[in-house]
Amino acid sequence: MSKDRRDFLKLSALGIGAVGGTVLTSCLNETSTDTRVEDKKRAKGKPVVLSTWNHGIPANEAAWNLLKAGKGSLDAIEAGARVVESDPKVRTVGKGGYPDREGKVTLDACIMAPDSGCGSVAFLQEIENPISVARKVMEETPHVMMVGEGALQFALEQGFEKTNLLTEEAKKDWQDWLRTSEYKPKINIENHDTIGLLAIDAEGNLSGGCTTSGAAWKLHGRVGDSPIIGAGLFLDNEVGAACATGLGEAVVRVAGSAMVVEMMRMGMSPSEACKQVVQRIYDKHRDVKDLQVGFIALDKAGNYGGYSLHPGFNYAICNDSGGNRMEDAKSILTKK
Ligand code: SD4
Repeated sequence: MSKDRRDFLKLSALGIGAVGGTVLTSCLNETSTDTRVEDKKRAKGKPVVLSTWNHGIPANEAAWNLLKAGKGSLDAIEAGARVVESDPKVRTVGKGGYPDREGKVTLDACIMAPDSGCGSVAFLQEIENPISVARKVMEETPHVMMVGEGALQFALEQGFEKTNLLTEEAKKDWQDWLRTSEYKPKINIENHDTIGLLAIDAEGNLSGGCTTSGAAWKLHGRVGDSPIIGAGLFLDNEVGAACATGLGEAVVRVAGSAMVVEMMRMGMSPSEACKQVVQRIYDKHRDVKDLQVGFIALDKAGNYGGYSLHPGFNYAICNDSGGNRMEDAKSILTKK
């Protein structure tokens, strides 16, 4: 049999047809059993919420209260993210976040719903809760992503209010940094970083969110992975959800969160899928001394896991069986 014929048969078996060099997906509405989770494996009636780092605990708590009250996962994600965005003590998200090298706090966030609807804002200034603006982009516009001045204008039109995001503490740290102006990403900054949240509600539907002030002392205008659907966050309600934390440039290079979801689709556990993508990042970067990335993932059946490059990454998990608690992610590298 010729190679072309073999490839055609392989694609046909997956419900994909190749015609005249163009690949066409099948028009049939049938669900292929190998890419979708059977109903019996769905986490219906068993909500779960999973968030990155220690600040995941208060985020999970807010999200869990809504999930237990029967609300959908999208509302839970937004509520959880807002808690951390509004906490001025958290230096890596929302108000109180570290500014860029010009002293401006610029925020990135995105949100994704069970129907694959998504919204995102990047390089947004003076708005305390970018996750809610991202949701408005998803719900009130025909677009997915808005940035900078346009995103700010949109937020104001939607009723959000301007606020000063640069706290005295963050300003002081920035002024200290200015003395050397040395740009070096720090691994596991104060044990917190971007918050990414994944949730499954009582109906078994997945949503996710991601919000950050980005890398401290970044170039003015720099945007990381967090607002980029597929990099900082991705989900497919038939399969699972994943989000990333750490150095965004490395996550974007491998379309990190989308890859984690696709690996779960192929049958890997959430933890194994995260590990594979971290390994890919490791393989692509020769010098990983100052590079940290971490992923968390949640599958449709409510299984969860996380993996990072260096040790020190943890996540908060809340479900009926164990309450709201921290777990350490495994890492590819170990402490010297
Ligand atoms: C970003 N993942 O903007 C975010 C947060 C970060 O080092 O900078 N971490 O890349």
